[in-house]
Amino acid sequence: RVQSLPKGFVWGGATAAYQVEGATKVDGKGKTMWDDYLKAQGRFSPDPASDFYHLYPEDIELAKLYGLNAIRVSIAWTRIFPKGYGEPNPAGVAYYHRLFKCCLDNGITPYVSLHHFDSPKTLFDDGDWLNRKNIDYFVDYADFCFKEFSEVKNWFTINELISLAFSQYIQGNFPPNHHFDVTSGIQAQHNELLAHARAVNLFKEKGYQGRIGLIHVLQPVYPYPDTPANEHAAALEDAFMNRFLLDGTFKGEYTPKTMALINELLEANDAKLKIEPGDMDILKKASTQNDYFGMNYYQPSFVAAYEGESTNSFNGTGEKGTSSFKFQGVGQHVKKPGVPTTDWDWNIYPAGMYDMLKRVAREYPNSKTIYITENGLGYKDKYEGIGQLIDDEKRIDFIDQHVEALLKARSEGVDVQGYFVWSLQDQFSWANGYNKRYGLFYVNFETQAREIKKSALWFKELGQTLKD
Ligand code: BGP
Repeated sequence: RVQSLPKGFVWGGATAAYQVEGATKVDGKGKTMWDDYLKAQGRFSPDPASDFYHLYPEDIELAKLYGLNAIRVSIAWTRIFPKGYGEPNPAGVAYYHRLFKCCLDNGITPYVSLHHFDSPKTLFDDGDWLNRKNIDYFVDYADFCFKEFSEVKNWFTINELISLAFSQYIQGNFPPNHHFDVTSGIQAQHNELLAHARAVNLFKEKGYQGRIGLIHVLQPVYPYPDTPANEHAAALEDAFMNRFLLDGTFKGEYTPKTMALINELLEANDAKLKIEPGDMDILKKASTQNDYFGMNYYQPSFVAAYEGESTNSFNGTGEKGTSSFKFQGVGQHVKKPGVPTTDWDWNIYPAGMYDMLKRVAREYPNSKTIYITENGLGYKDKYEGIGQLIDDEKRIDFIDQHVEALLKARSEGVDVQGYFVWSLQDQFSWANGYNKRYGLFYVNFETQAREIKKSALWFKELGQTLKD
């Protein structure tokens, strides 16, 4: 197991507003795209989640006690602007000042995202990222936050642009639940990139202090078995899931090779991407201005060529073996023998993190310093009673193997300076609810009591090496 962390390493835990805060109806908060949707679906409620809105002092105290020096949080856009625009809501603004102060008072550096899957309902109803007007509203909201929250020095614009686009328009497990609506899937990616780039350009133009970047989840795509046809399928999926966004972010252009793959995929699905005049100049300008890059990594996919029609089944219950994914003109997901999977069918493959770190450093030098901003294991942890330690050795193995992969890439020259485990405490999982736990700290969702997991002890021990 990993014995020590490099000096100055950022050792953190990640959260997202809607997944931890609860309190969705208090202090003037506006609705997100999730509130009515989850209610109608009737599977689980985002209230009170981990009640972080009230219990943040306890969670930050735990973070400090267990050796963390950083936390990822996101600002809920609808606490600041309940409708997405208009007059700011003082109670929401005050809440985030209290939260950031609590972090800083405890020596926990906040890394703050402006958008983590929680578009305001009003803007969502108006087309969400597909409506270019909403990009203007996002930039106004970002500007307000940069100015108001000057105590924050580490910003991320948007979390996982692809996950939102993919889950909303391809996989269909996020509202508005479109399946294989490829036109929307690619357009949302481009428009989110524009929103990010405009926020970065504004941050720099106005001379705000601190660092700014964005977060991509990178999912390496490997052909299996390794044949020329499967290799091509893997390249197509990679273009849609990784390459298009990485190019747009760090090259400020979609390279001819990338566009050849994307166009092949669009044609196979009768889909279109619209790039308006001036868009690429905005991306170009931002591409060298990111100060750092947040990389989330969970799993790779293994892909074989596929000629049939698109179909998929999403495993949102933790019943192993119930997921499938077949994308017309792209490829189908296959199991690679010997690669373990979680109950939600996610491949466990630390080498994928190493491969992606190396690739980003090699192909996208404008990414500069990299932080792993999410990585972790969804697991049905077993509650042992009040005050009883929870045994999550599997999670320790998972994190340990990934930190090892990170350190290996680092030893080969990749500038990776931190690791945030997903997640700090157990929280609400968008399409899976409450039995898919990731936390270092167990949350009893009935009582909101926190219990310690073995992984927290392990995290603390390793965090200790930063102090030596
Ligand atoms: C990332 C998101 C998180 C989180 C995590 C785990 O994509 O940024 O918000 O939820 O994945 O995913 P899930 O909750 O679906 O298991």
